[in-house]
Amino acid sequence: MSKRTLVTSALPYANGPIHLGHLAGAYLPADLYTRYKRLRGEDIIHICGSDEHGVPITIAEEKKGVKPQQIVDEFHERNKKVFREFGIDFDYYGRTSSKLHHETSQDFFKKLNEKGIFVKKKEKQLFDQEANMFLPDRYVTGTCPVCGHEEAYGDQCEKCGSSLSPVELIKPKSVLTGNTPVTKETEHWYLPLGKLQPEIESWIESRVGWKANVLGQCRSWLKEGLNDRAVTRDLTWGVPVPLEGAENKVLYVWFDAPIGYISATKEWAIEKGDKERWKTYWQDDETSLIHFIGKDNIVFHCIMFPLTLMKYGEFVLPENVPANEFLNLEGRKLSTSKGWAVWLEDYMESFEPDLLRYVLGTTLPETKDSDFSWKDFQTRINSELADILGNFIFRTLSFTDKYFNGMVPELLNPGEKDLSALNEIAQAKARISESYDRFRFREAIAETMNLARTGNKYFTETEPWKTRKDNVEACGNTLYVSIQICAALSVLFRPVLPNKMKELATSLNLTEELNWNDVTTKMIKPETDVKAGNILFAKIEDDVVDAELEKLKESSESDEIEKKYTPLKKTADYNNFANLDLRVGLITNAEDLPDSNKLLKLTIDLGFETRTILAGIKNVYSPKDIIGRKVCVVANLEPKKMMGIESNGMVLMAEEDDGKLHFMTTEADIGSPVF
Ligand code: B3M
Ligand code: ZN
Repeated sequence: MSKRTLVTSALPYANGPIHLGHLAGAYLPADLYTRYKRLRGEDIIHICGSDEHGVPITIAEEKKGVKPQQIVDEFHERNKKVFREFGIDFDYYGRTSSKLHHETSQDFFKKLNEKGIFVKKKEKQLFDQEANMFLPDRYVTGTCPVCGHEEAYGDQCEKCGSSLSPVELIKPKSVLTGNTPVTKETEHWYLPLGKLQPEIESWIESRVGWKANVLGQCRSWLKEGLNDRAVTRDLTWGVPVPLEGAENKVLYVWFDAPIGYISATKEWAIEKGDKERWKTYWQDDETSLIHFIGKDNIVFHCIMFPLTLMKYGEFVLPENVPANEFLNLEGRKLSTSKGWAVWLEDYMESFEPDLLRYVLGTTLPETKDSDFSWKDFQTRINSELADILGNFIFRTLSFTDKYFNGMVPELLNPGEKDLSALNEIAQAKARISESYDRFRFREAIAETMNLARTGNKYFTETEPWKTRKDNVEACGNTLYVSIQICAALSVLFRPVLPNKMKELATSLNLTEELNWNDVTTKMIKPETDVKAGNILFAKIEDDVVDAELEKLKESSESDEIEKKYTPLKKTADYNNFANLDLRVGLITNAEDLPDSNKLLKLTIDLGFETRTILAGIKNVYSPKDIIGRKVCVVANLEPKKMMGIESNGMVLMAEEDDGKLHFMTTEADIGSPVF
């Protein structure tokens, strides 16, 4: 066994809130594992943080006008907070915008570059002439060359899971302007996965205890043959490439994000007052490094990142990557853009964290996709947490309170039933431990609930309500044994139900925090005072889950409305508006730009001067039809160069649902201000 464990869970993008799919994929299993190991007294830390780079964040800027920094600041804090409230017990929650992270990932890049690992390639990439930028990753969509899905992204097809490069897309379209991009040459640093394939292949094949779904995905990638992957991008948001001549380039988000695990561990060590301590977790062979992720992140954690670590040298490699499949919701694929999701912040407003920890824990998509439904949530709470676990604890404690004055009786001349129930404690503990060790959390939780089930059954079969009248010794034994099982459960269920089991431990007068090794058949001494305790798990009524279902439907319907009507932008202060100078202008000339799919070159008379303005209206108007129209113009906009021509202002247009554009026309005199 390794001396220590370093658990990481995927760094969520800080561009949106956390939902149940995230929890089921990575965070809950990682937390269960960490809490279990910690209870065993092992040295383990759990590291996570916000992934603040990447195209999804900057696209929000281009589309909604919100600055990336504003987005990541908001979601970093919100996500960190809700994880804490839900009991995901990170030792450190970092962020990839931190200075130390920039330095650490730049150091990785430099070192690999100095070692001659990267290959520099000049290649043609997609370029949007109107937006004047390259279109990496999710800046472009098009038809997947593998499965024909029409909305594949430039980096990945979400339908068939293929990893793509933008130039492979059939009929590519810029996400920014809708234009068909052109290709333009640019230079990037590549991790030559093709050449390195044998190394990673033999490493993967030497792994033991990996889940079949993870190995299966790796093998299918390898079978197809790995393509070299660029680790730099022509973007401005991200970690700058630390080389001269690479201005305006940043590290590919999937190069820097996993390094975020390392930088966050460094920050954790600093916080702990022992700056070098991160090294024992990352550079000592006796660490086992475990990455908890969802299946869409497998290639990065099983191929790209291990290779990066191998080539850097000095670092431990992942011992296991127990990736989960996807969680569906009410039988449908979870989709944040369609409003089909349950947000953790919303959940926390109505329910206690332990309930969802249990229900999700029993439905984790460990080997295949699984489904969360509100009905199932209700059933599991009512018929398992309340009827089995809660009921067993309640009847044991209230019986002791009522008939034994709250004092634990002695075990005297136990019978076969008593001994076999006691014996179950050790057996259950062994089974639960084995399941946790093998990353089978559903099984671990089911086995834990089985111990409560055994206790409950034992209580019923030994009928203490009868024996209390004619065989007090037997009645005392029932309570003694039941109390020991309750005590065992207060530890064995703690990874899943940390808050509820704390309450139980208090009722049992277990003042010290016991751990896994303390789970025996003699956890509570006779004559200990125990409290009657409260009902730990209240049942959930139908109307409560019906309301949740209704909420879900509403949010997906309101999303339809949002999709039909572009969401309103944030309130603008008056000055912002007043600073715009809008004028009436006359289109005196219009020319086609043969190189652009969208733009027409307009000459506009504003009365006091004549302007050249490029407008993206080619697919709605032909030049000859618009000469002579009076339109509304933003007259004090910064000039912008597109296709080599300077555009001086903007023509206001109304855009319909289907993308159709109309001029804002007026009868007013040329040059009149509009407000
Ligand atoms: N932010 C992607 C995701 O949330 C990514 C994970 C990074 S882990 C280093 O799927
Ligand atoms: Zn596809």
